[in-house]
Amino acid sequence: MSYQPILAASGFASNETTGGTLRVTTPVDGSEIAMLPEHDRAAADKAILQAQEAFRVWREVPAPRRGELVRLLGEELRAEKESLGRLVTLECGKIYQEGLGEVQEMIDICDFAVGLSRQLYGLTIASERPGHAMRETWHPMGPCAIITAFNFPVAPWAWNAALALVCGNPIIAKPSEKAPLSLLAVQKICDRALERFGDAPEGLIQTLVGGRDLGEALAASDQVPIVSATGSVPMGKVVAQVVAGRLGRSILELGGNNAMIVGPSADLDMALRAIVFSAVGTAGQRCTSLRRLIVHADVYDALVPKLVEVYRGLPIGDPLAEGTLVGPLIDTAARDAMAAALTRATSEGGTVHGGGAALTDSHPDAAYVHPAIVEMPEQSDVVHEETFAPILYVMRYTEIEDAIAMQNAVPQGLSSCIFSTDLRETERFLAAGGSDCGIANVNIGPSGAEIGGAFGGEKDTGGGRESGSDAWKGYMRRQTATVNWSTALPLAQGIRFDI
Ligand code: UN1
Repeated sequence: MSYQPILAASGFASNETTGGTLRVTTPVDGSEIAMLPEHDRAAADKAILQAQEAFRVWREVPAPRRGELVRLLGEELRAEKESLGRLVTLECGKIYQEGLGEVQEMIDICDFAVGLSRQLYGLTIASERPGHAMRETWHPMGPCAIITAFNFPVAPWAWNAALALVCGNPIIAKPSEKAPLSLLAVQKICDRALERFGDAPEGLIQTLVGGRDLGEALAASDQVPIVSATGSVPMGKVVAQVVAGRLGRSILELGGNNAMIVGPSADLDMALRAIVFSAVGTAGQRCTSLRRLIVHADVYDALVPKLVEVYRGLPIGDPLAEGTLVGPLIDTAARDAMAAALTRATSEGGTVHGGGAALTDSHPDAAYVHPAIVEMPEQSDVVHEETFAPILYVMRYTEIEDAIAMQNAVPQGLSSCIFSTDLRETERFLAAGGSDCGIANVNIGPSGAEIGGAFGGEKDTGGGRESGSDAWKGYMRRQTATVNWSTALPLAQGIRFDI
């Protein structure tokens, strides 16, 4: 089937998506949808240079005026919500509703950033010296690299881009090689916003398409003070070390191994809906996907067989088609990884429900799967790992302290949640000795965070925070200024130094 109309609706001329060296396929049926030209190392160096030049202009533009560019970007995104949502679906395989949701997340963060552009608040601080004023001001930092993953090709870009732009920083994006078209479409949308804005410096918003050497160039360059990367833990560890090696700043959003605790007082109908959405949404390929279900022994038999039944009826298929709830995995390597994890789970004592390839006759070159539920006797080795696929490990508990300890016993620390109507239990979960994750929800699944909160997590998740709250401070440098408006020069700490 030809998907060219979807590319055309995003403004791609046919010569832009042919004749290049990077082969882009769609997980919908495994077919080739583009051969994109790639940037090389020299192009990356040029982009960095241009971004530095743009920075010298953009940092002097008043922040509310910078916000105007992001407001225009939000407007352009609203106009392209359907076309971009469909392209995201085509390129990464999430169902169209989720493709639309991802674009909505971009629009939301643009709105947030426009307001923020008038609220980059500093502090005034009481000086210990007479006739002195102290203040803290937030200034632009410089070019910000944004390295994104295939599963959310556009929303994390927007969390970083919208904030970086109002904070006075040019951006250079490097999309996943598995999903570069969506960001190229976003670059076109940005170009329209820039055109309407009028006098933005050239090189303010750039996108580099190609392999990991581009990411390495961005991470290594001391002309790129901020490197924000979303992706795997091994990738994040490399980026963290390279950026730290030059004392740059990295913002990392890496793996998750997110759990839900279902307490004895939980509303099980609500829990069921939350479990299914968060475990099979984006075919289990969100960093926030639910991967571990820790269920109290008293409600285990009321919940788990029902869940297995719901899984059996899930509509798997074309993510562009209305009514589908489970689209394909990104590629056959992901399907192989899922199969390998299920084999390991079985050998570690698990009982597997579901799993296995789906739609192999109609879609031989795609990687559709049946989502799997695996009842585990304990939280064994395979459960400690993040397999980017719809596998939900289910374990039993009797004491809430044990459930919390299990929830925290994995290397990752992104998202977590509890279903319970017992206030003592839910507050325990949210207290200092409760969940160790960056996100902890009550009666809501672990995925589908709103942009208003800071997004990110601890431990192997990388520690970065993006999106809402005061995450913007990660994109600016803090300056402490002490101003002496008196006619004397008293020294701090009362030191006497007479010359
Ligand atoms: C990701 O999977 O990298 O909370 C991001 C969520 C979405 C973002 C996920 N708002 O599931």
